[in-house]
Amino acid sequence: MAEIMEWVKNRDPEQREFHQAVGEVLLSVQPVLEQNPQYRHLKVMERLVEPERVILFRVPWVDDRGNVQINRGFRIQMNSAIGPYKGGLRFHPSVNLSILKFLAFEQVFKNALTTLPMGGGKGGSDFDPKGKSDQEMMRFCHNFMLELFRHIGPHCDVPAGDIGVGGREIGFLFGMYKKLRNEFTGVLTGKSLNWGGSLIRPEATGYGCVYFASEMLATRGQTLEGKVCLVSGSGNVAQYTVEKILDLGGKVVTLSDSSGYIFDEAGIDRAKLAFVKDLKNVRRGRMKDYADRYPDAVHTPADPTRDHNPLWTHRADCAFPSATQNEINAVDAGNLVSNGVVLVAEGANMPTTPEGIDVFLDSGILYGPSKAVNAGGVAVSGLEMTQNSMRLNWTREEVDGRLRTIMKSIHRACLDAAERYGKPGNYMIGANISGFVKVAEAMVDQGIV
Ligand code: NDP
Ligand code: 2IT
Repeated sequence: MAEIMEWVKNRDPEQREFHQAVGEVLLSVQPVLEQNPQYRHLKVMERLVEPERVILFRVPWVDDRGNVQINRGFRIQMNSAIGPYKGGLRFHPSVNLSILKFLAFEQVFKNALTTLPMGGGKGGSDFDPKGKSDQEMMRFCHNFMLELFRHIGPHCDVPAGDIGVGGREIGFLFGMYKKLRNEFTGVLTGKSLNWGGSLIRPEATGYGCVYFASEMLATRGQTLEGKVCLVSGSGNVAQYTVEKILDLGGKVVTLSDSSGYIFDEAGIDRAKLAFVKDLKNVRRGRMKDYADRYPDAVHTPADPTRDHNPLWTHRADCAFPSATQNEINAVDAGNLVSNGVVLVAEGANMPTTPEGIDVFLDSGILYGPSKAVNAGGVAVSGLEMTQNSMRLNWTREEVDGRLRTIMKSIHRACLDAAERYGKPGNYMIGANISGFVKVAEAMVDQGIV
């Protein structure tokens, strides 16, 4: 294991986020590799850490003042052993190869956990959507697709949304793909309902997180009823996490964006959530506006010089990090545990640093890792692909029922794998082993390719 890690680090010394994601999986699957010499002999792990294909391209576009802008576009086609590459597109200035490779690597195991036939990929751009007009967004998305279209397809690679890419962007991307190919196919997921989208896809990641959290609580005879919850982020995942927590009788007291967070002791009720959805999805404003609208809520500006995030210092029962990677460090994790948190369910991808994860695991709280907890989003993307292939649309109840069943089965698979390898209750090890074995078996069957 140490050798493989060294090899990965030496090949791409600057890719820290990628090393972090690989390190966690390597540690978890060590006993599986020990018991299965064919995985070692066939270098399954060494092949898994090398993307099947990396596409890097120029995206020139013209802003509203007539200036030419140049961004970078990426698509990492990580692994197609169990299905076409599948995974989101992220538009954020921090986007680089390390971040996209970590996301694509995680996606491979996550998609395997869903039980649906999807390989793993991820892509995006260092383009910053903040402050851009609808016209600029359209021009950027169209220019991005002008290159990406030749590398994707409904049986090859099916992108979707992630940070900075929601319904509006998927529409612009789809429009250009359809024009260039002259065919109407399910090449992207997260489409609007009246042109091939699936009911419940917008809700799926957040709802799925809360379904998974409920399953975890049930192992200790508890429910979300009356539980105080901390949620970070205020985008797609955070909004529908709050919605489902409210459905199940919980209370949410925080939300955030990159400028800071709000603490609303009275709880974010449905009217306040509707305000947040309009603020973030329509007016594209900041969480500070929430405190202006609801003066009892306190807004604390982000301060990157601090060694901890004060959002995680409030007394609560459950935490749902739903913003971005490494938003919980060891100090934050310690604060959560000492303030009474009994469950952490990761909506964001890799929101906890390795040191933070150790704090959670050592404390004995319920810790749900992102690749299991947030798999509901890509699972319903898989269901969108199925509906597109059948040229049929399922009802809300049908899709939600399938999502719930998939989240239950992921929860069960994690617990069973953890138990089998002598780590009962360790969802991180369970998720990594369960996802890994499915992909590894397919790679063994298919030979050295
Ligand atoms: P959105 O773009 O809808 O929202 C992202 C939220 O996180 C915003 O509130 C944003 O604030 C905040 N945020 C993003 N980057 C940073 C940063 N560097 N520092 C602080 N805050 C930040 O994205 P999603 O809700 O879709 O994604 C949130 C997380 O969930 C990501 O980790 C994503 O990978 C993961 N995820 C998403 C899925 C999906 O289906 N959409 C599926 C599975 C996981 P601001 O507006 O200020 O940037
Ligand atoms: O991280 C993720 O799982 C996503 N952004 C969703 C990917 C998808 O293809 O729906």
